Amino acid sequence: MIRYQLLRQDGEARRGRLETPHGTLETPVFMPVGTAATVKTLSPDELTGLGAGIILGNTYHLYLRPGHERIARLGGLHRFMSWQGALLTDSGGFQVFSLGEGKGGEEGAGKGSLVKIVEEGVEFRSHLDGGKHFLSPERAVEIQEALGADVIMAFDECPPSLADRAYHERSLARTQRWLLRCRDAWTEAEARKADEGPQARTPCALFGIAQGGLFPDLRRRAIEEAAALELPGYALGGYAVGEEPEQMWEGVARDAPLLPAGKPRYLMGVGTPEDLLAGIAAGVDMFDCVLPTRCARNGLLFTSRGRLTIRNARYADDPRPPDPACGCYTCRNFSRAYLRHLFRAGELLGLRLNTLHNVHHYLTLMAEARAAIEAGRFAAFRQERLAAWRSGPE
Ligand code: PRF
Ligand code: ZN
Repeated sequence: MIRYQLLRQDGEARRGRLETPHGTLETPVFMPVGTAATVKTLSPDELTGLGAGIILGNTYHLYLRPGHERIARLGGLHRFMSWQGALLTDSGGFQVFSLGEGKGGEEGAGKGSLVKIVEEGVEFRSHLDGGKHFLSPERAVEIQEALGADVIMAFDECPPSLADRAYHERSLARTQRWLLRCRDAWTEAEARKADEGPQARTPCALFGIAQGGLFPDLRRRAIEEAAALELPGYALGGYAVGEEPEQMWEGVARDAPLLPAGKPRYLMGVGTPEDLLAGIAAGVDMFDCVLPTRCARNGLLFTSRGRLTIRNARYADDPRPPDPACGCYTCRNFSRAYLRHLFRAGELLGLRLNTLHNVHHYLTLMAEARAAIEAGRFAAFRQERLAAWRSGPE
């Protein structure tokens, strides 16, 4: 199903390899987000050209539209979206809960999505038509098995980091009970699938998710209990949900080394380039985030000298590429002045060129981080990058 190999360690930073039924991934790896069966504005060919080997899809969105049963009838999510690389689907928990209060957009459940949590699962309203729906651990696994991703995620609750300890304790206990139910549902689904015979669909690997907020003892307990289930991989959830970046970095530095060393470690929904380097330094192998794609569509470009706001008037006559040090298609061919014009004119090409650049920037950063770990100089690499980003674009 999947196999993780730790190739080299530099401090806590890990250089690894993850074999999946849809290709081998060099880790640490960044997974662009393709919420609705598309990484917004990019074709699968373009993603492959950028070096993406794995992308993320969302149970919540695909279940509501176009429906997981329809996708299954059409041959599964890989075939539906014509993506030959690896796929990971999130379970829907996060989209239902923590974005239910009106963030909306690429990942959010949108405004007014009433959410009711009971032991059995979660009742919520669709952000599309207000219709009532119910997700449970069993249902989240069933939907993800129908989509057929290489990696599927446990159904968890992600409370705001700054919720009080009593809430975190109650929520975590329920998330841990849900994890057992996910494991059972997954074990049964995989056994049924294996019985399909020689044409059996490819297996899905279930990752557990450890919650626990900013409470070290809750995190430790969550990780130990999850690790005892010997799942194919493990994630840290519940970060980047309202705490300060420094609080997240501290928590991840403490938690990631507690995760099983022989399994892939995934930090969910994180983050900025600075966050990725902090996560890698802590021993995280996998990341996903809407930032590079969403920021691109808002005209924010990540460069080797930090963030650049392309709509800024100072770029109106600027013939330089967004990032002179970048080798992406956008930077090789277009000026800041042109990209600013496209953005202000609302031209679709601007969104695509910005997205190409940002995804290239993230994937290149990861490739360079892998090389730095191999060379045993990740800490120095991290300091160099942080200094360059702080210097600001010229
Ligand atoms: N749980 C799940 N998905 C997530 C998160 C989580 O805690 C986060 C938190 N950063 C992002 N995506 N299931
Ligand atoms: Zn570029």
